[in-house]
Amino acid sequence: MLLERINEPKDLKKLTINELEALSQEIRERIIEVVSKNGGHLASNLGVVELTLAIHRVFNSPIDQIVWDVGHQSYTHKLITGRQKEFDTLRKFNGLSGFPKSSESIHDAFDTGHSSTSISAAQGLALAKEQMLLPGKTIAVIGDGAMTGGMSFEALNYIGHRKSNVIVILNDNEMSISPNVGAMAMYLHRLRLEPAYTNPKDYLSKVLKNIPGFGLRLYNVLTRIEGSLKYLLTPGMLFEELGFKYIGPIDGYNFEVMERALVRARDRQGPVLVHVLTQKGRGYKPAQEHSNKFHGIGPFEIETGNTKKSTDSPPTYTEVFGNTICKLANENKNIIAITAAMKEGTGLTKFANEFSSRFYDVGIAEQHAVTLAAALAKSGLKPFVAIYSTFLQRAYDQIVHDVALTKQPVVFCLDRAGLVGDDGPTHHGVLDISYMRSIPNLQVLAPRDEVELAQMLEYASKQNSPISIRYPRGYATGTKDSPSSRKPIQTGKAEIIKEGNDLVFMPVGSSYSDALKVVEELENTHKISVKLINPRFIKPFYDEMLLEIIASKLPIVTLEDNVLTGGFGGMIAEKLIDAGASNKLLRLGLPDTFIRHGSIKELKAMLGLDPHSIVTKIITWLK
Ligand SMILES: Cc1ncc(C[n+]2csc(CCOP(=O)(O)OP(=O)(O)O)c2C)c(N)n1
Repeated sequence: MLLERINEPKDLKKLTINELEALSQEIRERIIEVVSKNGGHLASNLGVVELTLAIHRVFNSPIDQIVWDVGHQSYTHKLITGRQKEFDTLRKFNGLSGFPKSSESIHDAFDTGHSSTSISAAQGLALAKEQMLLPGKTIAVIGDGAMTGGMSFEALNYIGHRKSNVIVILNDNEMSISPNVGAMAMYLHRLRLEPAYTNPKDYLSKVLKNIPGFGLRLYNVLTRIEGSLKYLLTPGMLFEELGFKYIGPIDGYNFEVMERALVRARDRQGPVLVHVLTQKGRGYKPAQEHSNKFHGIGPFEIETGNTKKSTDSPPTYTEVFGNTICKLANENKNIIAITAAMKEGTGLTKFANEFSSRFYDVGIAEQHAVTLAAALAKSGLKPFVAIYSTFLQRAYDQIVHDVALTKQPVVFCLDRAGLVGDDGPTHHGVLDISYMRSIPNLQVLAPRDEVELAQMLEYASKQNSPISIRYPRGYATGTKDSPSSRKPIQTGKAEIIKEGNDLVFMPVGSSYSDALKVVEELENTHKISVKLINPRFIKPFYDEMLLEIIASKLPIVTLEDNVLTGGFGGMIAEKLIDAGASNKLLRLGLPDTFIRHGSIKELKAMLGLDPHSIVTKIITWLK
């Protein structure tokens, strides 16, 4: 096995091209084997095996620093930077992270997980080297999808201005998770395909020289007019205009070509962009053919590529959202849906197919998505913006400034709210209750199950002000309740599930399933009678109900899948203090730390937030 001989990047430098090819094959097999068991980002990783090896042969990590954008393509990098033995633990509790982590290796120059940060980070590292007179190059490896994010343009702009020593390696596979969108994507596509772009001099000479009579003369004259034909004669003109030396497009599976290009980039001063063409899922047929499905995937069977999903599981919250918005869109033609490159992830595929003219995928551009929604809403349309809780963080100002301030009736659908499991701290959606509840004019809701999610979406479709609805990753509860058996959603009203004499328990949103188990154990084992309340609204809150609870002086327990800092329990505490209440309050939720990766079950057990631990905490506190 060649891979076993690679303990650090410099071991690669001794290999021949043939050996590199064999090593690439071994790495692919290893990645497929581990991801088939642990789940993970398969297609993006299989695409960059050769590119990663070429980068590590030409550069000298960790003195040369490599920043992986998103970081979901860093498995080969992990395998050749001393983490082979632990690779089986990828994305497992206490195991290797699925993303670069500087705490894991000195070769992980910068932590990533969210898109489009790599070029800014690379410039920061490069400027620091400049300031501190340190040696080394700085490289950002960024996908064509991530290149569409606003931060990328901001960074290219400033790098061009400073002429910083940053090498941007554009890993162009023409895909984001779904096919990449936007004018930049089209530009890259043209660079890839059209002879006028890939080899403009050749192209021009062929076309002009074929014109009988004066073609050759015209060619000679034109090529002599300095600058005037620059647009035709310089591939990657866009990047050149921004101050980068453009090298490419080059084949991401040809070691010799890649290494030549990377050496050229390495040996230059100033900004360079190397445009490398790769293919998602390369070398594994199912992932090549369905790179979408294999972007991020759970355990699967290697022979067929089939995932191990049991057929009798309930729908996911994402599916319930996707079906409900289609139903609502049939009833209200003003409803439109917006996603930031997450059509599948947010459950909007069906909507995109059924209502293609009312669907907008803006690329990885959450900020743009939100302000766009604000303006669409202002014009009388009803936008539903579906973004994962963690990614909406980056559009905070747009929510405040463009939506909430002028009360635009945008509906924010925050998927993956709460702990998400194996993607870890960059992806847990555990801040949104805190960041949303502080925004004036915004209603903040969380359903206790899928029936309530559908009810809330319908309620939101009829509101004339901004609303946010948070729901978790994964399967819904499978409840058999019909919507008609539920009380309708009324602004700021909670649902009192059952009365009780000893304790008031308020679990928010998806914490409700665990709360039911807690209540059962409290009542059956400990004989504590619990008043159980489903708040439904975090904001506006049901203050009349809280006044009654204050009068009862009963102790109150809150439970949330959000950080305690600024969370739902914090809001109840504020209200109790403001009212001069004497009720005791126990706030249960996530601590003021970033929570590692692992299964949600393991993480809850670690945090003492599994139902049994919650009961123990409540009993101890009551005493
Ligand atoms: C801010 C943000 N939004 C969305 C995502 C989800 N996401 C992860 S990878 C990805 C696509 C990236 O495409 P590209 O950069 O071309 O890399 P590829 O997967 O094609 O290798 C998206 C949308 C994210 N990580 N960060």
